[in-house]
Amino acid sequence: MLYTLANSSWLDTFSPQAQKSAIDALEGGQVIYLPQLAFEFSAAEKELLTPRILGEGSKNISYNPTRKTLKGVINLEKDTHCLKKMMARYSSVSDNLLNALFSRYAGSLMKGRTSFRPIEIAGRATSLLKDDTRLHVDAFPATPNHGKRIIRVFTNVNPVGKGRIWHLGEPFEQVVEQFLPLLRKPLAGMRRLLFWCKVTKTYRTLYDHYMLMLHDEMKKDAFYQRRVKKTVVDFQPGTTWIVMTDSVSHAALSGQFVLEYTSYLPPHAMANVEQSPLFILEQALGQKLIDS
Ligand SMILES: O=C(O)CCC(=O)C(=O)O
Ligand SMILES: [Fe+2]
Repeated sequence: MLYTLANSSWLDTFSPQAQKSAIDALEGGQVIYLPQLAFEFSAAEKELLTPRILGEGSKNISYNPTRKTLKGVINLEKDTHCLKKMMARYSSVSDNLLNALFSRYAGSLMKGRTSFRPIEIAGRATSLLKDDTRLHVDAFPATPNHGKRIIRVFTNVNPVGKGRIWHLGEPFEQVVEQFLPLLRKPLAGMRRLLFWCKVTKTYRTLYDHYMLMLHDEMKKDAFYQRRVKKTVVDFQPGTTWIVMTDSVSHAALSGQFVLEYTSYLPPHAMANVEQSPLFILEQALGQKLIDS
């Protein structure tokens, strides 16, 4: 479940052998766990460790590295500047780490957003489909990703010793086997309509359709959530972990203050492409899933 690395610096380099083992672990559905890799805050940045910096209705703050903009933040001139610098730094060190640890992905990794999550997850009011305390694989209704892998880096930055408690569920192949009978075809014309009405940012491919169904059906099935074999992991403050959240069944049960960086990878850049959700779903459904 966990593949542990003892590194304590974001700037470390890794031998070819260390990289190969880490890639096999990551693509094989393990969580790369760095229990000594902390993300340090300056004194000024420590002031940001409060849910009060959230804008109304937001549950986290997101940083767009291309536009260098923040979303979800309350409009405090000084804090916004400090927060943006901190999140840009996390985005940059996470990207460095991924490129150093998985150098075979270099040139293929695409920078996504960084989020800062200052709300306690346990007991947070949310809709069933947005409830990340239930096991799920990641798929997003508005942002199709056309088969690209989702690689996420997380660091627990809780200042008072509170762990981030996760569940890890069964391997992706088993999730697919379990939910295959429920994966219905999309309605004719629906995905074009969603794009046309700007419900989705880009066209929702069949891959995105089935991944979203998998995400939703997992969360909706209370019986599955109860009985499926799961492991509890306690990610303590000062630890970092890397996981392909589109294939690893996961849930976040409790914890407050985490930083998260998202990166995307085309499946053809993987060492073992047959472990991609795209390949596994195409095999299971007996058809190509990236249509146009
Ligand atoms: O906030 C967390 O710890 C993880 C939530 C989650 O499911 C995700 O970010 O994919
Ligand atoms: Fe998730």
